[in-house]
Amino acid sequence: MHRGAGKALRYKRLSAALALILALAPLLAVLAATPTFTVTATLDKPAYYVGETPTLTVDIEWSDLSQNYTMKLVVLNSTGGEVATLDSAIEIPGATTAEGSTTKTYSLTASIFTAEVGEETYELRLIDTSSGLSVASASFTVRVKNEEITINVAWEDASGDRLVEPYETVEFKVFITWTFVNSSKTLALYADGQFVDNVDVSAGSGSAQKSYYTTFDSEGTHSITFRLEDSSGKVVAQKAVAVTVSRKITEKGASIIEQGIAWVKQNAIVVIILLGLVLIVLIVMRHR
Ligand SMILES: [Ca+2]
Repeated sequence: MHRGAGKALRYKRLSAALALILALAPLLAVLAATPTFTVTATLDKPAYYVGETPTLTVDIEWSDLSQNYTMKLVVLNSTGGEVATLDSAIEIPGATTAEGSTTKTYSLTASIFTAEVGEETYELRLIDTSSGLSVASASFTVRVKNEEITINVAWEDASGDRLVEPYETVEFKVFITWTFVNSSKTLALYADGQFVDNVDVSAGSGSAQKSYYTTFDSEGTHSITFRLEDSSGKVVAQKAVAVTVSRKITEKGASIIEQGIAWVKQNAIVVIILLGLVLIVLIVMRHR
């Protein structure tokens, strides 16, 4: 009797648990089948020059779809204003492909996205065209930079001994590098006000090298300022370099004597021992 009652209770518990699972099953199925969309936005460069056209790569992923969707992609600025529609009809084949992804690239209009220097974060929204609902979003930041032009200078003396003597020809190698230049232009390179050459600067980034040859007629430190000017005469970059000009010691006799004195000073102990030995030999020879 007692044993039978325990068995009945166990069955009761088991059937209650089974009923709970059956009741939850449709709910779990619905949860599992909720259509999910994700979107990511990636720019092709970390920064742009004014007027450059950025390229945005958009990845759209979806899962648990059971029908087709037509989506549009819109861009909102930081204050929530819609600034661009990148795509008005992206077909998502959910009826045949429940889970999938697609990658698209778009050119962002320069007059909207890179019109001025600064940075702005935008929101990209994936919107279901039939319901008008935003199903996924991503953010991306467009940085627009001012042009940067820099000058670096290296020098080489004609004899290659790194000692610049009076009237020795010195070559100044002028390296010009630029980034974020928004349109090609020709700049003029000057060395202390003397025209050296024109430098053709291309849009975006690049580099150029120019040489300037000169001599110095006196000893001491000489400074040369290299300057790049635009067509209106505005200085866009400059760099000053200093060179020390000195005469080399060429009198060989004096040099040998100097070297001898220096050697004796450095090897005093050896010299004293040698002199001592000579003295001992002389004394020994005398007493024979
Ligand atoms: Ca030299």
